[in-house]
Amino acid sequence: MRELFARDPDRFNQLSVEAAGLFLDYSKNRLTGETIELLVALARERGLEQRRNAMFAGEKINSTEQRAVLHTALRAPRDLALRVDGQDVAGDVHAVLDRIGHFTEQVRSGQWRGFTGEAITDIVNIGIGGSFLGPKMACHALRSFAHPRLTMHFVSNVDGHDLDAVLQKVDPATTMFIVASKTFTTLETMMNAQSARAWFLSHGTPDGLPQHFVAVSTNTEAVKAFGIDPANMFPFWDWVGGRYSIWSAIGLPVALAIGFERFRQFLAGAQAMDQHFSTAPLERNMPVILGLVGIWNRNFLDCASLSIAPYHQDLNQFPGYLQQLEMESNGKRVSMDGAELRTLSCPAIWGDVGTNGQHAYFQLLHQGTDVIPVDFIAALAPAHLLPGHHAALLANCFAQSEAFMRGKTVEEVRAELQVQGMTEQQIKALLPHRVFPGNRPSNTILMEALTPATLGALIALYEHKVFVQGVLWGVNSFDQWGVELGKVLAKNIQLELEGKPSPKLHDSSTNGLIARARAAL
Ligand code: G6Q
Repeated sequence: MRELFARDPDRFNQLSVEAAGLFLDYSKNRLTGETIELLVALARERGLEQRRNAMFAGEKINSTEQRAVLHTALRAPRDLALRVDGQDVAGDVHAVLDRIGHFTEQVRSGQWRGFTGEAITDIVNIGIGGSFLGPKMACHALRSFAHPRLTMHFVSNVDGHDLDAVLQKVDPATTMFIVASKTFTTLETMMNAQSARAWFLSHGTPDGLPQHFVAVSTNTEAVKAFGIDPANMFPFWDWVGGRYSIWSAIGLPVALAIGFERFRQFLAGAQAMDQHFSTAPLERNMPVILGLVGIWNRNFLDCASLSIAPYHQDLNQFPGYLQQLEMESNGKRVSMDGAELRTLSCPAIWGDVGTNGQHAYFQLLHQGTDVIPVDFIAALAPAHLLPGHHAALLANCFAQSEAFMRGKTVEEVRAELQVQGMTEQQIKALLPHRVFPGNRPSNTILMEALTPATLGALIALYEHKVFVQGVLWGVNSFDQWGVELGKVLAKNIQLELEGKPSPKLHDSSTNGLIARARAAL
């Protein structure tokens, strides 16, 4: 990469692209303009444009579940003419958005009252996976826009410590629970919702339930059976995948926190990225480029993981969010037609905010035996007024990507140690430890500031990147049979732990663990 930069002074301009309020610099990768041309040709050969158009048109591209994939319709304008199985998609989407607008206004203004007549101060979202990670990440990312009276809490884990910690903090008279579950059958969510309901009934009144429990789901019957009035249910549809659902009513906590107008800006930011993705030429198309660079690193340079490094404290949950988005979507080993893949698919996704990561695992990124590409993400303007901090943050972000690219050669290290007055023997001993191989790839994504619109565009960028890679690998990015497995596995063991009859068909390890737990329970 050092040579490529030296050879072409225009490399940064050539290998960067701007769209929907985001700027992507992909020049610090081990590729040239020709590599991109060839990768774009590969994408065309794999039918990327047709697949993309099929997704936007509502075709049932999620073939193993026979479903359309229409998270883009959730952020499309009211006049989008699209029917799926007779459903007027935009009509239904905007009818729910209008209800969300009305509801959030009532709660935020204090018109919505709890059973003692007080305004709501705490919102507890009960949901897991796609019904949890997005709203939690976005509420945190946009916390500088949040309503000062409302505190958001998120309970996901079946581990009672999660719910218990929240219940210890909140007052039943001023707390609203959102039970968020696409299916309304997920074990963790249902157990937490039942416990929250029991807690509420023991502290409040049964008459207060409608003021304190609302639902977000596709399953009206189950919501009714739980005891939530469908008037307090915000629906969405089977063509919204869990990990793509933040734009639907699953985003209710976000709309409550930042207000409906800003929630619309969040949708509009994503819409701007959709427009770009569906119209820009592939060679200037940000999600396409990000996806293809990832394919290059994964399939041609053998990089087994991708580290996400947001240099923005409020994006500290973004790596976790992307972990689900990418790994649940493209963590697949067979292609659409069921044949085993002949290429590697999704790399492992992980990371944490800069500068924290620099003082922990960046050592391995600089000098470890694996080459791990990094996506740096930063906002040019901060949302705070503390002097000096932001320049220090950005300086670190840019310095790290420069260091990954340049490394430090034997000659450079030798010269440095000589200046420090070391003997030749000392230099010889230290030299290999102080050399950095460099040539380590990274992308840098910049935005003016972290706002509802730029966050919307950023999430949509990665959603479409995942789509692009899914098409190139030939996998179905929209099912998750691995998750479904987890939903049934524990049932038998739970019966055994509770001493109820069950088929005991385990290995000695599992039997031994169950026996130890039973003895302690
Ligand atoms: C997402 C996955 C998964 C799902 C959760 C929660 O794409 O399918 O993370 O969101 O299992 O499911 P429910 O919303 O149905 O409770």
